Amino acid sequence: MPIGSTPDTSEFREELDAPFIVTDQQIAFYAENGYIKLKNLLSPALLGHYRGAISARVAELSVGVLPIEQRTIYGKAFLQIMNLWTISQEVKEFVFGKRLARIAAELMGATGVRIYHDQALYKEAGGGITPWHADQYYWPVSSDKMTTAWVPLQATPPEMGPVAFCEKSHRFQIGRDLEIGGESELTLKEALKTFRMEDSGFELGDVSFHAGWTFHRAGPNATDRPRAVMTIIYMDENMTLAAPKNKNQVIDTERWCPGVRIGEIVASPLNPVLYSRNPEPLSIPGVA
Ligand SMILES: O=C(O)CCC(=O)C(=O)O
Repeated sequence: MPIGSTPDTSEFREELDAPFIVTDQQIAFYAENGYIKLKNLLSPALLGHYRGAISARVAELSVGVLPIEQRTIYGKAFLQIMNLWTISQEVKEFVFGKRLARIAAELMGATGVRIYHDQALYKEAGGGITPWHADQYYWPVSSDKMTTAWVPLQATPPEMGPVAFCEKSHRFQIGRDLEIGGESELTLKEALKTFRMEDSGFELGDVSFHAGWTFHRAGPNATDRPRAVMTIIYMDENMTLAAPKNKNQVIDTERWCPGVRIGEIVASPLNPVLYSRNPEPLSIPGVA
């Protein structure tokens, strides 16, 4: 491709927006278990293409990170690069696809969704565990209508450290005040030991969705290849900002919901609606 030209991704754009029919059984499974894994959502060609774009940005933005053996337990889990949609038109195309956004809305029983933020999670070859945690601990929002799409960019067998879910744990109250790290891993491993864990691998094209309060972790990457994953965090399109309950929520408020006041809909320029079944309000020229 000549330098400076942009790739033609029209074939992928159609696929990224194509509706997927979520069944009542799938909605019920998600409500009951706090997560769902769906098969064949995106094609290998599409994932291969956007993997290239996402990996290039992750490589650029990870220059200078500490060697893995010098990092904390959490730091060893993955390279974590957030909101790539704001710096790459190609990644934005992927993240703003309506297919995953609509699934997220339907699983949560929302009329539509906004993006909270995206994050690339690259577990390096030899990378460590992702400690047990629940994401919603970090989020200053007024309801639990939050879900993360976890999109592996290659097949991810168990030895590569796929995300693993503790079934039905989204109703479990203990450990909700723990930030991710060594302590959360130890405490939650013990507290959740009677729950069933879904820790099988992902084939290319599989995507999981997990609720904000679902406890999850991942094993180490014992292969010699990076585990490339893109995630998109969606929230109910009518989500309002809540008063922060911990220091991490203060940071998240400033970083992901800039300018939004407590009680207002989280509709900052960083949180556009990605899918809504409500039609846009009609604007009639000259009528306020
Ligand atoms: O990718 C991982 O290792 C963990 C994923 C995770 O914590 C998340 O997507 O919320």
